[in-house]
Amino acid sequence: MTTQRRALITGITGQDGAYLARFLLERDYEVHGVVRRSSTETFERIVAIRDQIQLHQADLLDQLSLVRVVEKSQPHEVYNLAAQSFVPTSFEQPLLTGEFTALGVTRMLEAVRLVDPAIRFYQASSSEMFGKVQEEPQTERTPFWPRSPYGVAKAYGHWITVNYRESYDLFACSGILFNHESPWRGKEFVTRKISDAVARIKLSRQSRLKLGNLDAQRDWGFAGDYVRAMWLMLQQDVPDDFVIATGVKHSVREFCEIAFGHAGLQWEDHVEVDQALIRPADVNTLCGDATKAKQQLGWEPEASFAELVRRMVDADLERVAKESP
Ligand code: NDP
Ligand code: GDR
Repeated sequence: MTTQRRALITGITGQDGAYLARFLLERDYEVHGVVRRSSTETFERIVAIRDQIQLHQADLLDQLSLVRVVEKSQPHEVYNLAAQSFVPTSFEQPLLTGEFTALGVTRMLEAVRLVDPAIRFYQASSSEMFGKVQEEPQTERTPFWPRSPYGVAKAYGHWITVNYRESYDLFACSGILFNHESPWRGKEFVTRKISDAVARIKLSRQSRLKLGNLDAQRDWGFAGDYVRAMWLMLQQDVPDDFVIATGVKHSVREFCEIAFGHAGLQWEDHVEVDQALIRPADVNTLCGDATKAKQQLGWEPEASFAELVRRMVDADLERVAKESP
């Protein structure tokens, strides 16, 4: 008889946590999630699966709370997705970003090492670590040059994960994921900000959309495809690090063209550039090479860029239409 696998997800209320929890439930996992105390619950993305998962209160800032949650849930796999994940906020709150996004990783690794070093650990690393890119496309061997306190914090999180693997023989993997989006993306990120605005403009709830750098290029994929890669990493015989990307890049301007066009609108009629949204230092272009993931994990993205944009616009049109004007 096989025992049911248990997984603990930090950041379960976020975009990726919500997709990963469903992915693991479909594979018959017992799913535990870390949530932080708040005066208003932020469970929108997991409300439909609330009865099927077990939530525990803990915080990346509080070491003991993390140890307790690992003790209580006894996971076989830990997915460390929690972070302060919004790049502009990292310029406003660099110290807090370092505490959550950098030191938070060490706290989770320490909790795993103390409670049960056999637990398999996934760290949510980011293409933002490549920042001012040193080569194109970026692979697992491309040197990092982060361009924001967020990117710097993620580079720390990446290296501490590698270090705990090498020092303590933990099964610890770092997934270097490029931007991935969905209808559950937070509304402050550019893709969802655009799809939400398209829906609101189409339904006459808004007329203008202010954006920053329209020339920025990203390698955008679908979040549902990317959580599959996280899981695959923890099912291998040896722990390793993988770039997860589509290998195709598009600009913010192109995203606008397709999103507005899908709703029968001209983006130039509605979009204006607001200098206040330009970052102190931006990442101008990112494009990943996921050959290693394809060869070793058998991972490939399924959704195309245009499909992703249309899916996000359709979901927002449906949602905004239900809201009272
Ligand atoms: P979200 O911003 O949607 O979710 C972040 C999650 O972290 C939320 O559940 C949030 O909880 C939780 N969290 C934040 N601070 C703390 C804390 N101090 N203690 C406990 N939990 C906390 O991010 P995504 O789902 O998009 O991304 C998941 C991870 O992957 C992040 O680490 C992100 O940096 C990384 N990443 C994301 C990429 C992407 O394109 N989406 C690409 C590469 C990496 P709450 O609901 O309470 O705010
Ligand atoms: P990013 O995502 O910084 O790549 O980090 P975001 O969607 O915020 O920005 C992408 C690019 O779009 C440009 N941009 C704007 N961005 C926002 N948010 N709002 C705007 O109005 C706007 N106008 C132009 C930005 O300058 C940038 O170049 C995301 C996060 O999910 C990170 O947590 C993750 O690690 C990386 O992706 C990979």
